[in-house]
Amino acid sequence: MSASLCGTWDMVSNVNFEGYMVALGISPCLRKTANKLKLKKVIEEQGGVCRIKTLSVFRNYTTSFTVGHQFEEVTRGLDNQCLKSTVTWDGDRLVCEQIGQKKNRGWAHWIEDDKLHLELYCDGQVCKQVFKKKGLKD
Ligand code: YOG
Repeated sequence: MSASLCGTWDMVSNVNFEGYMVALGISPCLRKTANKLKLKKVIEEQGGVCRIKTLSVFRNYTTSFTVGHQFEEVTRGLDNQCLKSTVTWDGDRLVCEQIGQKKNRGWAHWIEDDKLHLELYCDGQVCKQVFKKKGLKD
């Protein structure tokens, strides 16, 4: 895990979260709640294991993995699916492929202008989220 992704990050923008959630089959009621959330990412690495926590006032979601090793990901509290996920580096992007019932599902994280960027994709929909380091201005 590149040191630069590690830390606590606060969401500053969230584009097409709605489209991504529709593609995941999330109910309208849950989407309405989720769309109002300001998400936080806590990214840590210890002994070769990376942990990404997505935190909100409504629900939290944590995934832990070793880069390059496929793992079973259960998206409990999200769309509740069992996935075969693999995280790898593609240049300076940390990329996750999530094999399951949905086509073309995954995400990518990278740093740009001191911000943490995230693309979440599923079945042709792309959600783009940007986070700033906690405590830092714009
Ligand atoms: O992150 O895969 O950083 O795991 C995406 C939510 C909303 C619940 C969050 C709870 C997808 C209702 C995780 C939101 C929408 C909506 C806070 C994104 C599903 C259900 C948990 C993600 C990766 C990359 C690491």
